[in-house]
Amino acid sequence: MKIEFAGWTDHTQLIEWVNEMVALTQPASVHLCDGSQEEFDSLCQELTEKGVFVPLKKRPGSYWCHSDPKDVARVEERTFICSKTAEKAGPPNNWTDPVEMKSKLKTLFTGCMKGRTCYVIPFSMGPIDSSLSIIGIQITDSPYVVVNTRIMTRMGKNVLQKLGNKGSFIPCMHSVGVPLIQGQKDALWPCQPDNKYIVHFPEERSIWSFGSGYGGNALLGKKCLALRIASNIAHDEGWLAEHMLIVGITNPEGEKRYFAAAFPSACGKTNLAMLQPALPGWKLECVGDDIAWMRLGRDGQLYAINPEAGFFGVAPGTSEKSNPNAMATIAKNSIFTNTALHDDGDVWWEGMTETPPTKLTDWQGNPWTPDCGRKASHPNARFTTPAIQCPVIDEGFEKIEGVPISGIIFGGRRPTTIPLVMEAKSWEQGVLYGAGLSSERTAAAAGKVGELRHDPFAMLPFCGYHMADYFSHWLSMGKKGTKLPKIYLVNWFRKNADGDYLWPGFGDNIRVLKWIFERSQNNASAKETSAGLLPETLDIEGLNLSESDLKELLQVDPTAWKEEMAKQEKYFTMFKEKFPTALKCELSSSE
Ligand code: SAT
Ligand code: MN
Repeated sequence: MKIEFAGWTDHTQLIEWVNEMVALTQPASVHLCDGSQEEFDSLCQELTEKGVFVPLKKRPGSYWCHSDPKDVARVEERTFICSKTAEKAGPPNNWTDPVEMKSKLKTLFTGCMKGRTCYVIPFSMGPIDSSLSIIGIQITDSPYVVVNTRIMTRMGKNVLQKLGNKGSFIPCMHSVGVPLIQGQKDALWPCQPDNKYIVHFPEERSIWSFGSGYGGNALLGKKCLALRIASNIAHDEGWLAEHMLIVGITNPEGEKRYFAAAFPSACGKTNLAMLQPALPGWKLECVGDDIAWMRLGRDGQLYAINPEAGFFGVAPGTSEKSNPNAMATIAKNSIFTNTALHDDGDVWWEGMTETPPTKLTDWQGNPWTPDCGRKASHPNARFTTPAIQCPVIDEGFEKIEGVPISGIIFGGRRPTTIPLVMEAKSWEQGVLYGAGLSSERTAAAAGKVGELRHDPFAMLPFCGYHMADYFSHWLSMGKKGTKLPKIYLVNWFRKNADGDYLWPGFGDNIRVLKWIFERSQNNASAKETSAGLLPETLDIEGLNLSESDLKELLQVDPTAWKEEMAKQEKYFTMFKEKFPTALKCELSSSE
């Protein structure tokens, strides 16, 4: 097949790679994406005609769809970091020899696009004109992936202009893995449920994904490029690619500061990224809800960009009460995957309203009523929505130099032990806060509910190299920056002896952010413990919180803390001699 690149690109290496991949996968046709609205509309139209998409009357430019029930989330056990040596990938990553894996992938990809259109998508992670951004080219046989990528990244012809004829790009190869033999009717959601491969080659800086059409498995700019591959680039170049939200907070006096925060899944990250402050006069604006790339500026401060252009948020639990800004964002131009469908032309999910509608189509396309005993939406149902539609999107979202970070926050879902907030006494202790992060398992993930899952820096499934080298990299950043942010540990989920939450959370979390904000200005007092610096008090004006509950929230129990350090030490033994000495020292001095 001869592909006509005229007017699209004259980048020789890109043209050669596309040709090589087309020869391998043997699609029926090739579509070079320009990223235009017309292209997006016509692909959505095509998906609608096929019955994959259902247009939503109540939300202009929006569609509902559902996936194969066996393709509903990222698959960590099928995710591989194929560095040259197993030692480089390190625990807890899955590793396979890269030569062996490449040959397996070549076999899987041979002829895998037969009967389908192969789309070539140029995209930029980060603002196109930013020197901090990274360009990717994704080849895929999924039109669903194309339209989602147009929302989640800056995609299209202007990316190719930036690339020129010599610029470097990350090749991202993707197929749902279901060739169509002549005359064969396509599945609504083609995939290979039991033969998925999400593979990263860190040295080659390439990604190959096979068999899944969903989320982070298929939208390769997101977790694969912006975290797993980018963490490798960041390690080599001396910056940080993190699983963090970024927010700008303005105090009543009009001073604005930016903060980045990492939380494991199911801790309300998107809610925090768009929080409506419960304290009068305080304002919060959103730069990003999932990923932050942070580099040291010439002034010694850390500057962050959000490499994404959209939000791929968990729908269930999102409501006018929990996240009114997200609800406003998804009012139009959004794609809903695995939520329920209402026949009035809208979507619904558990937690959206207190009373469910009387009749729905569930996430698997079956009739649903409130008494049927099944959930209407999948717990990992998602909305894909443009960030610029967020009512509180920050001007920093488009800033090519990024926003200066005044504080880094780590948090988890911890019923005991971890106080509402504390500040690390040093960068090293802050790195230990990140490394020691763990969170209670919730019903949404596999494993025993309530059990603690260690999730260092909330990067467990996303660090593209040896986690202990990643800890060392964080420590080394502490030596380079001259005006580094302070580091905090927060816990909105502390419970009392009766099992009730001690802290209201949501909009009231601004009270904690206020203390962090004022600490970063050197304007708030703190008391010192070995675990860290704790607020002497918090602004709880107007809150129905007893003094004794506040006291409990703001204290560290020495015995519980000692146990916590012991648990962390035990977890860290998997890193053997690679575990940094500086963190060992922090562990013993934190006790
Ligand atoms: O499906 S994604 O990996 O993009 C989202 C997530 O798991 O957090
Ligand atoms: Mn995430």
